[in-house]
Amino acid sequence: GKDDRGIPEVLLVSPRGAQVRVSLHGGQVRSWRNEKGEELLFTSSKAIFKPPAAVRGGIPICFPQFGNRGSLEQHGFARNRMWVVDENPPPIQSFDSSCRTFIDLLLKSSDDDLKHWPHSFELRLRVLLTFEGHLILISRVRNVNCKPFSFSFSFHTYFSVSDISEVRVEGLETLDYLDNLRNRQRFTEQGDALTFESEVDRAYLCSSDAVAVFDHEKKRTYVIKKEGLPDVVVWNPWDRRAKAIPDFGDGEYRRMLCVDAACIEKQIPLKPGEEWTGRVELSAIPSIK
Ligand code: TA6
Repeated sequence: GKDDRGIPEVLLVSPRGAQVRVSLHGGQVRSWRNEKGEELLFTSSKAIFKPPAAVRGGIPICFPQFGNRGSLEQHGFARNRMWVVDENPPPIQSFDSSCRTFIDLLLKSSDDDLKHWPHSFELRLRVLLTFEGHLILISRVRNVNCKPFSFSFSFHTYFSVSDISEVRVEGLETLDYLDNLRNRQRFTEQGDALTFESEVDRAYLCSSDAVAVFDHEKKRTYVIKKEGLPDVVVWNPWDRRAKAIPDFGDGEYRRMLCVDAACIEKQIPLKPGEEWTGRVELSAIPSIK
């Protein structure tokens, strides 16, 4: 199918009716719905649907750079490029075999990208929807060059929440983080859970493999399970900063929270011919707390 911009997108539907939509623009997941049809990802009402800019919401992919930590455009170029569908994807791994519903998208270096980032790569994104409606994203980066390179990666995930003041994040206690609001200085998390009452823009380092976002009002918990992605970005712009972002509606900061499975602090090195895999599994379950 095509989205409202006329850009091809792929719709995956689980046997029980959960759905995920992924756009060929940016390899960006644009929507993820549970079997009740509830949208689980935030998209701004002010989102700009004009490539090459990524749409504000869903799950843009940050590659090969995160933020402005390098010479490339903010968050790298992958989210701004057109990807292609791999019609002959490699077979599914046994631990994913309950997922029959998947699609592989590919991005390769363009001549233009090679001018700014002179490393030939192949980036594969596998999007799977499990029987239970969990969303699994598997990214594979292969070095198809004759020299080593290194990169950062993030699944910049905009979760939809009912009210940010009622949200709690667990799984980041006692971790060190780099605070983007304080020159990326390093601090240690002191609280026993993360709550929100002002702008937050942090990269938690070397987290455990599971993080949970409790949305009390909606009585829903998002669980983020990850492999190969040691860091976790937590971002909410709050009111003042959101006003400065053109494609972010006033007051919308209350209804979103970005929690990314990422690899930021230490770049991932790849020798020629080598491949790296990162994996994240997102689920939305009725709250137990
Ligand atoms: O840490 C998350 C972050 O890098 C923030 O600094 C904020 O700018 C956000 O991502 C969104 O970035 P974007 O380029 O999509 O506006």
